[in-house]
Amino acid sequence: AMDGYRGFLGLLVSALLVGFLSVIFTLIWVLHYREGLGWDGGASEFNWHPVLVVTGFVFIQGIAIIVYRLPWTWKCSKLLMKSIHAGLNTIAAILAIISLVAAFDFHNASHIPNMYSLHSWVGMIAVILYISQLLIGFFVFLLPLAPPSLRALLMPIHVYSGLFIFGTVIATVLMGVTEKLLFVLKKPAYSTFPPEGIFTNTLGLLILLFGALIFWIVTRPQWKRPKEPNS
Ligand code: ASC
Repeated sequence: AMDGYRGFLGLLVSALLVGFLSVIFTLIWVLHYREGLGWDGGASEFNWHPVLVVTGFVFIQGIAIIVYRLPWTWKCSKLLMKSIHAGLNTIAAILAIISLVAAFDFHNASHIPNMYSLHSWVGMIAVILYISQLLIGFFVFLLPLAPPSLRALLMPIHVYSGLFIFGTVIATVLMGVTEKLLFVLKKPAYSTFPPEGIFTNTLGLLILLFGALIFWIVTRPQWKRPKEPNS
């Protein structure tokens, strides 16, 4: 048991480090290589889009997925853990929505069309599914309204949907990074291996690794919260 615990801690610390580093890399990207952060309809407003997506939709959502796996919370009440899970996902949803406002606002101010790219289609689907998942989770699993039979019916779908949405968000981020680099890296071109291209490709790899670690942690049967009778 102690062995499994140490393995868990090692992977948890790795995931937290890689997730935190992803946020730092995103900040370095927009602050050092790009135009910084602002809210004026220009490129610096758009730059909130990657920062808020990686912070909320990737890092905070990833933590929300594994909160039930933290062994020292297994004595906490299920309601408290559900509230933390729902609270983190709510924060992530709010940051994701603000990140969309930043992207649309920038497009509209600069007369760039909205919603033409695959990145935008898949990303919009992810946000809509995420908000739906949040609302269903709130009314079915958090509030004491739904009968146990409905909870039992929807729980496997909730688990599947949550991981599907998380994976979709990571795929969307990789598309977003790729299209941004192809848009902005002209002189010197992306194809000539400029520092910003290499740095931001590395950010993409970090986000993929974060997803791999969260997916591994959450799919280990031995690290699941012991199920108490009547919950
Ligand atoms: C809940 C909860 C669970 C599931 C279970 C249905 O709300 O805490 O563990 O639903 O009761 O499978």
